[in-house]
Amino acid sequence: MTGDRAGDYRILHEAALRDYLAALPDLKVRLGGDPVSWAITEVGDGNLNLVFIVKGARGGIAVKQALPYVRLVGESWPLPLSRAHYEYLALSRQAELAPGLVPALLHHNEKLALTVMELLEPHIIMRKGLVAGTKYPRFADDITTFMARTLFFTSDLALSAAEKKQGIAAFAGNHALCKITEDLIFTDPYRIAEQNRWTVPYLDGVAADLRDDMDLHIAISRLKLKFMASPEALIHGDLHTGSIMVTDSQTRVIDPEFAFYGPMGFDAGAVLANLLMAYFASAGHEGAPGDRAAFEAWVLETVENVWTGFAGKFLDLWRGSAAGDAYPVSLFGGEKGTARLEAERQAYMQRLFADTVGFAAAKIIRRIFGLAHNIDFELIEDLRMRATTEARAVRLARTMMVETGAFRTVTDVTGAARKLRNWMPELSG
Ligand code: SR1
Ligand code: MG
Repeated sequence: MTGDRAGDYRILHEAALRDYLAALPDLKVRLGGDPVSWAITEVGDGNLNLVFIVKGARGGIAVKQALPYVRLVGESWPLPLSRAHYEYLALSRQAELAPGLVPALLHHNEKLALTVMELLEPHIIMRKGLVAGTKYPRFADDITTFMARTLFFTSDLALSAAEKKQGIAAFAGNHALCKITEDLIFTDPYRIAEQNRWTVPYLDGVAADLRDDMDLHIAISRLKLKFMASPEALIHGDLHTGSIMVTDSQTRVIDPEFAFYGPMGFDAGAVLANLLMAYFASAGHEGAPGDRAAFEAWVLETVENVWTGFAGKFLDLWRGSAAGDAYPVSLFGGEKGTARLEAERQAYMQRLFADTVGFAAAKIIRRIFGLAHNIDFELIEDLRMRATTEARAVRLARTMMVETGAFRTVTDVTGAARKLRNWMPELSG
């Protein structure tokens, strides 16, 4: 890994990027051939940054550069370049904790807010594969390893109080990215906000209901407070299926620029929410009725496997480690102590499951009524059909958020989703 702090920030478009990379010996060798012949393509389809794929005679790399504004909106919405620093820090930590599940880091330049990573090929963004109806057999096992290890080992269950507080401090400056989440996920979809959008006119009535639903406003505000005031672990902060790259046999988690010390359920909820949205959207991608039934069954099975796999791995790590300052071993000696601690672990996971259900619901609603939508629904061309699948997802999400306690196990969630698969909502317009 090479590093560089020199130079002032400037946006590196193709020619400047070529010159920059050509001056870095390790990367020049990795790419191979004459820099003039390198193929450089900007491929970023996310909301914030530039992403280039660079290919030379010998190999390829991915280059990510933060822009000083939100790409999706433009220069009217400035955003600190420091997010590239937090992303690099998070990726480095995740690489230590979950080796092989994040891209290898090759170079980082703080001033340019630029990071070079291995080129993930032939991986694709998981969300695109889900829209196409592709199953990913490795996904549940890999993502649960990533979640369990990155969350457990950065929590008070594994760290000393001093280490934990140093971790919190290291990411505390990433508050501008947290603020995006606080606004776009926990506030705007529930009020009139300029940037909101939804499938008009069909969801006009549902959008109005959200703005008038005080049970929901209380529930989302409790979740917002939990997001703001629960530094449980170093979370990825944006763990949707657009932040995961996959093949049949590999999974890589990318893009942790929203990382900070927050509630673990926010990451777990993001994964479940995005699978549930893939499930509901699937009806809008059918060629013929029922032709995606096997895929949809796999998605719900994966929802179940993600929660049970994560909970099992997290508990195993906890049972095997006594390093953290929380739950001191000296308080839980003997048979009685062992039994009480085990019961406490189960209660801890039950609370984490409730958080996960609530955050998953918040993630679904924001993708249907907030600024940033996802292609699972957006690629359904028939707007009435799109709105129908979205309304099904929102109905589940509202129940998950307001009646969270009714969901005791993950099969309560998948069972409720299955029941809504063919529900016909009343649409506006
Ligand atoms: C203005 S940024 C909108 C969204 O894109 C990112 O992927 C995050 O999900 C953020 O909320
Ligand atoms: Mg992203």
